[in-house]
Amino acid sequence: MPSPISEHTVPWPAAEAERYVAAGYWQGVPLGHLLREVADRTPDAPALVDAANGLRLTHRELADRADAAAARLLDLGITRGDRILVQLGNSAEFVILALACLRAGLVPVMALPAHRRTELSYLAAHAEAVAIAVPDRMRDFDHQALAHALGPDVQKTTDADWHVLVDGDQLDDASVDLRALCGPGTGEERARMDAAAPDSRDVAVFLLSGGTTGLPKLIARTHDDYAYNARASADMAAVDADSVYLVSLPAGHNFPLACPGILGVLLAGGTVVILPSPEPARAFATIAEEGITHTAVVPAVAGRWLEHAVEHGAPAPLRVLQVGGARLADKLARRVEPVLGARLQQVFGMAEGLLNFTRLDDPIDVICTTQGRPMCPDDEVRLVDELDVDVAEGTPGSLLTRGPYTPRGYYRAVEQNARAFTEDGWYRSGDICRRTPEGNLIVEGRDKDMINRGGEKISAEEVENLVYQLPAVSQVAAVAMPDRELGERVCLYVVPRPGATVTLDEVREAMAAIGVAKFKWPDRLEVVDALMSTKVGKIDKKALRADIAERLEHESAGAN
Ligand code: OOB
Repeated sequence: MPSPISEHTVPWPAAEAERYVAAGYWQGVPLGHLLREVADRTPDAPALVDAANGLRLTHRELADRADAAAARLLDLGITRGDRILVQLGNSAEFVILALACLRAGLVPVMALPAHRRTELSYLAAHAEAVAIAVPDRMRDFDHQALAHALGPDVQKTTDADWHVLVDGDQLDDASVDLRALCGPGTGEERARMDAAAPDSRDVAVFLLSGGTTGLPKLIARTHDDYAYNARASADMAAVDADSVYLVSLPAGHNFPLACPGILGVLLAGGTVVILPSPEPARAFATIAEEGITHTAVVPAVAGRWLEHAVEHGAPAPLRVLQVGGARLADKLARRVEPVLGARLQQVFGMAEGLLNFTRLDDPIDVICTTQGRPMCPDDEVRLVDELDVDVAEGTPGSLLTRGPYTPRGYYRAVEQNARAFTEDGWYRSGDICRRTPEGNLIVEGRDKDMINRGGEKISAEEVENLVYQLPAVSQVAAVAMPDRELGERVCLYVVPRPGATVTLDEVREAMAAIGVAKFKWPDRLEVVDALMSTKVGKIDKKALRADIAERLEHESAGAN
């Protein structure tokens, strides 16, 4: 049977927990219960619109469906504390299933639609999941078949039944129909779910870490901390019962899920409209039709939206455009308000917790040139040098943080925790930031080995480990290369074994064969005789990044 979650989590120290309760951040009420209370207060207000199929639910209908779905999950034999791998596209089923889990204390593990066999089998085993929720097919990929194929491997770790929940109309006999599971109930499930409520200190969801190590890490967010995360984010963005929020980024990401995202908007009594992707023409039409007031995008999407708006005009209702996940260029930031007619809010956040926002009423220079400041008065932020000594005010340092919604360690990761957290519980974000005299943070770089490809985080070490599986590879280094559209892309430097050759296509084919999310595939490959190294003999990533930037510079100069 799966092991209890609490065996592998790192709780906040008791004194801190008490402080967070006393300050009102932790309310002692599980998230599903808070959402049910909203539905009781404003039952007939619109809660959810699935733009792909036209489904519309009020707050009461959504809460009832979540309770019915939760009851059906329990009837399958899935019980409180069990983990469910969630790999759904943006759909009403995603929302209903997530709320059902929160109600019954089942714990969703937020995978991404782009994940493939390598990521899913690892996540399922690591979380000891007993179920997976997938679309039948998406972008020509048979998610259902893969989900079934994972079963035997996962069962080796859990010994439990493996349930495959499928969103679609092409179901295998062995699959559970997720659409039916998320359909209307009898209305009698509510009392059962009120009784099944988890403890507010329990884990509510597992988020995926952006990743700097060989394997992805899981971030255990509790009901208390994640409810605060969503509620306080809603305040930051001035989200209330009249707000209509568009989800177009992958919904399992922390940003569209809870900053304020789906959970923050529903808790405020507002409406969530969900779209499969941020493709500009469709997104703009939806913003106009549904009266979208708020949405969240990554800088790469903001760029595409700006281009589209210049040609076709901006959709009128949008009031707040949140941009985060990667550094937004100041130049792009300055165009948001004039071109889109919406207030820009920069969000510098992390699934590990800490959220920084520019405030809606900040001076325009602050909004366009900084990534804001912490959301909570009890967020602690330090900027330090290599020896963990605080840097002088105004100089760049590596960001460490603690606070009421920043957990003290990854799930089941004793070794990584020793590196990613200090002994007194500070999380090492790996971001190099500078603080302005007004207290706003500017992200200037990072000291973690990660590639930020249009907001999707890629661990260089994870990519390198995959490439080392190719027999022709002697040495490899993955580094970020600058890209106009996505900010960064993945560049590989490879030293082949004597007499062997390695090409970009071969590496990409190998990654396809073992089943790796496409956003991690290299975009470019440089074959070299040796990798540049530092004085102490480590691979010099900084020099490699400079090298590829220079090569690109030459090429574009040559092309012009
Ligand atoms: C968000 O979360 P993650 O966990 O995918 O990635 C976190 C990392 C940060 O440590 C930082 O390196 C980078 O993404 N980042 C930014 C940024 N926002 C995130 N770097 C520069 N400027 C920004 N505005 O990406 C995330 C989570 C919640 C809300 C927003 C973003």
